Amino acid sequence: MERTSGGARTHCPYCALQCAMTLTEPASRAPGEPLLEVAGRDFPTNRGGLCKKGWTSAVVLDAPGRVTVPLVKQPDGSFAEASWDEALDLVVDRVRAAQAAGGADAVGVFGGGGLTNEKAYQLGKFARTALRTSRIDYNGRFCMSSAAAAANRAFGLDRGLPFPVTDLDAARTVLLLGSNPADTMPPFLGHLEGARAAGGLIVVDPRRSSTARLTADGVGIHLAAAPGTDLALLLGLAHLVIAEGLVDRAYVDARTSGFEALRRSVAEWWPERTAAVTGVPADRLREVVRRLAEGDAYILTGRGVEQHADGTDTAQAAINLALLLGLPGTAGSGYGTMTGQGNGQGGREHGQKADQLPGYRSIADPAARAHVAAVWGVDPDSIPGPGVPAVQLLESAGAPGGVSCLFVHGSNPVISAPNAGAVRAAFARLDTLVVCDFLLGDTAALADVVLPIAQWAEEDGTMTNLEGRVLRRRRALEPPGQARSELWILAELARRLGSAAQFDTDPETVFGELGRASAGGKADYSGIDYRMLDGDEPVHWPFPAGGTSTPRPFAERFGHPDGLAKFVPVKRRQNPETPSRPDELWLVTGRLLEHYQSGAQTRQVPELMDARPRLVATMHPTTASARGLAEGDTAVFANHRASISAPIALDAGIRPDTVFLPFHFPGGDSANLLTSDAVDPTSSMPEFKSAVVTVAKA
Ligand SMILES: Nc1nc2c(c(=O)[nH]1)N[C@H]1C(S)=C(S)[C@@H](COP(=O)(O)OP(=O)(O)OC[C@H]3O[C@@H](n4cnc5c(=O)[nH]c(N)nc54)[C@H](O)[C@@H]3O)O[C@H]1N2
Ligand SMILES: Nc1nc2c(c(=O)[nH]1)N[C@H]1C(S)=C(S)[C@@H](COP(=O)(O)OP(=O)(O)OC[C@H]3O[C@@H](n4cnc5c(=O)[nH]c(N)nc54)[C@H](O)[C@@H]3O)O[C@H]1N2
Ligand code: SF4
Ligand SMILES: [Mo]
Repeated sequence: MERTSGGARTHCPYCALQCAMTLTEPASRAPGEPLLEVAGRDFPTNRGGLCKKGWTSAVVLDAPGRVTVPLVKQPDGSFAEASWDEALDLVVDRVRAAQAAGGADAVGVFGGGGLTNEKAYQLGKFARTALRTSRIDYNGRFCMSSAAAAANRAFGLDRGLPFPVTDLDAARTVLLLGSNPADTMPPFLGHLEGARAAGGLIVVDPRRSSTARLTADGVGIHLAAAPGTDLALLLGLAHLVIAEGLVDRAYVDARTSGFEALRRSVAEWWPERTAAVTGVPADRLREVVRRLAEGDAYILTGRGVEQHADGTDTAQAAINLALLLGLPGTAGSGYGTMTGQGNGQGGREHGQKADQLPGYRSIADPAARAHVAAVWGVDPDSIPGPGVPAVQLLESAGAPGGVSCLFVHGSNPVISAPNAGAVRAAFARLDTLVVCDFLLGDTAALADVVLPIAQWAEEDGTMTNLEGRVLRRRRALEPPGQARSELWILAELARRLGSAAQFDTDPETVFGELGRASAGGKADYSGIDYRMLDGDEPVHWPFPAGGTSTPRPFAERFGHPDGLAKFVPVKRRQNPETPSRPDELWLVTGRLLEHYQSGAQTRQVPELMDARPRLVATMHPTTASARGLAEGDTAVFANHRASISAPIALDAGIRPDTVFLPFHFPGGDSANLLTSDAVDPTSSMPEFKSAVVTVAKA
C-alpha cells in the first residue's frame, strides 16, 4: 500500500463523540501491526482519551475483510473481480432495466449516518437527480428520528445537543434516560464527573448498565423502570414538578407556549399511579424532581427511550419536563439527545432522509425545492417528492410495487434492521443489490455488485458531531488497490446515467456546494469553509454566510417563528408487544463497549473479538434459576419471528422480567432476528428496545 507522509489530525471513525486523534506512519512496522499509529489528541469532547474501539481503529485499514477491487456476483454465487468500467456499466444497465420495468421509484437508496457531510449530500442529490427516485432513506431512521421529531415539534430545530459537551462539566444534576455512555462513549464520562461527584447522576435503565453502576453506594440514583414505561415515568415527573410548585414560572411565561394544555395532560399521573406502571417508588420520583429543580441540571435521552413505538412521544415528554424546569436554552442547564453515529447529526441534515432536502429542508416545500434545484442546476419539478421511511423501504425490496434494485451506502441492514430475517429474505428477492463499502460485510456478501471505497483514514471530508460541531476528517493514507472515493463513484454513475446535475469529486468543492444548498435552511452551513475548520476556533451550525458559529442555538430564542418553545402534550399508549403470559419476558437490545453497531468493522479487530467473541445474553439469577439455567448455560430465546440460542451471563442488576442481548453479532447470533418492525407513528423509528421472548434451557 502506498502511503503519504504521516501526522494527520483527524477524528475517530466510529461514534458521534468524534474523539480527536492523530494518525502517523510508524517508523518501522512489524508484520501484523496496523498501517498507522493512533494517538489520542486533546480536544473538548475527549480531552486526549479514546475508547478501545478508537485505539484499535487502524486495524480495520488492512483487515482481512477489506475489499479493494470491484466485485460482481456470478451465477454460482461466487464473486468475480471486475474492472471499474465493467462494474459501473453493469450497475447502470441494472438501474435502467429496473426503471424501464417499474418506473423511477423501482430503484432505492439506503444511506448511513457514518457518511461524511459531503457524501451524505451527494448521495441525496444522486438519488433525486441521477436516479430520479424518491426512494431514499437511511439508518439514521433507526437512530435519531424520534428524538429529532420531538425536538422539531418543541424547538423548531433539531440539533442533538444544543450546547457544547463541556457545558456539562459544571452540571450538578444530569438525568440520563436510556443512555449508557460508559460503554457507548467512554470519554464522555469526563463531562459527567462533576454531576456524579455532586450525587446528581440519575440513570433510568431497566438494567444496571455500566453507567448505572456509577451511581452505586448512594452517589446518585438508578431507576430501573420497566422497559417501555419511560413515557409514564416522565408524565409522572412532570405531574410532580407542577404539584410540588417547582415550575419555573418566569421561564414558562417568557419562553414557552402551551403550558395550560400540558398541565391538564399530566394531571392524571399522580405519583402512586406512576409508581405502579413503572415500578419506580413514589419517594424516588419525588427525590428526582427535587434534585432537578435545584438548578444546574440537564436532561439527556438515548436510544433506550427513543427506540420504541412511542419513542417520539417519550422524547417529547422529556422535553416537556425540561421546559417546566426551565432548562432548555438556559445557561448552565439544558436538554439534549445523544446522537449516535459518527456523522449522525450531519447525516440527518443534508438530504438522505426520505422527506428532506439539504439544509434540513422539507422536500415538500416549493421554496426549498426551488432553492436546491437552482444549486443543482435542475428543474424543480424534476425533483421527486417524499419517499418512504427505512423500514418500509427495506420491506419493499423485491415486493410488488417496491424497489427491485437497491443501493446500500454505509449500513449493514441484514444485521442491524429490525426483524432482520425478513430483511434478508426481502434482499434475496431483489433483482439487483449494489453495496458500496470498504469491507465485504454481511450485507455486501449478498450483493450483486460490490463497489470498494476508501475508508476514514484514506479520505478528506467533514463530520458534524453530537454537539453540532463541524470537524475535519483528514486523509493519512492512499486507499489500497482499486478502492476509490465514494464521491468519485457517485459522480461516475451520475455521468453514465446522464444526470442533468454536475457531480464534483473533490470534498472541499462539494462542501462549498453543500453550503450553498443549505443557505437559508435550518441547518445552514453556508458560512463555513475548510480553512476555518483547519483553525482552532470551534465551528457549530447554524453558521450562515457572513454570520458566526452558534454553539448554543437556543440561548435567546427557539427555532419556531415566535421564538418560543412549545409544550406538546402526549399520552401513554400500550406497547405493540407486551409480555402477557408468565413465561414471557421483555427483550431489550443494545450495545457493548467493544463492538460497533452491526459489528461489521469491530468484528475485524482481533483484540475486540478476543474480548467479546460472540453473543452472550444477560439475565437475572432468579429468572435463570426458574428455568433451570445457570451461568454459562445455553438458553433459547424465541418469539413468533425467530428463535436463537446463546450462553447466558447472570446479573442481579437487570430486572427479573427483562433479558438483554447486544445486536452486534451475525448469523444465528443476531438479536435482530427477534426484534419487531413495528414503528413509531410520527418518526417511523422501529421498536428495537422492546420485544417479547420466551426463554428456555437449550
Ligand atoms: N460501543 C459502542 N458505542 C456506540 C455504538 C456501538 O454500537 N457500540 N453505537 C453508537 C450509536 S449509533 C448510538 S445510537 C449510540 C447509542 O448509545 P446508547 O443509547 O447509550 O446505547 P444502547 O445500548 O442502545 O441503549 C442505552 C441503554 O438503554 C437501555 N434501555 C433499553 N430499553 C430501555 C427502556 O425501555 N427504557 C430505558 N430507560 N432504557 C432502556 C439499555 O439497557 C442500554 O443500557 O452509541 C454510539 N456508540
Ligand atoms: N436490536 C437493535 N438493532 C439496532 C439498534 C439497537 O439498539 N438494537 N440500534 C440501531 C442504530 S441506533 C443504528 S445507528 C444502526 C446501525 O447499524 P448499521 O446501519 O448496520 O451501521 P454499521 O454497522 O455502522 O454499518 C456500517 C456499514 O457501512 C460501512 N461504512 C462505514 N463507513 C462508510 C462510508 O463512509 N461509506 C460507505 N459506503 N460505507 C461505510 C461499514 O463498513 C459497515 O459495513 O443499528 C440499529 N440497529
Ligand atoms: S468514544 Fe466514540 S469517537 Fe471516541 S474513541 Fe470511542 S468510538 Fe471513537
Ligand atoms: Mo445509532
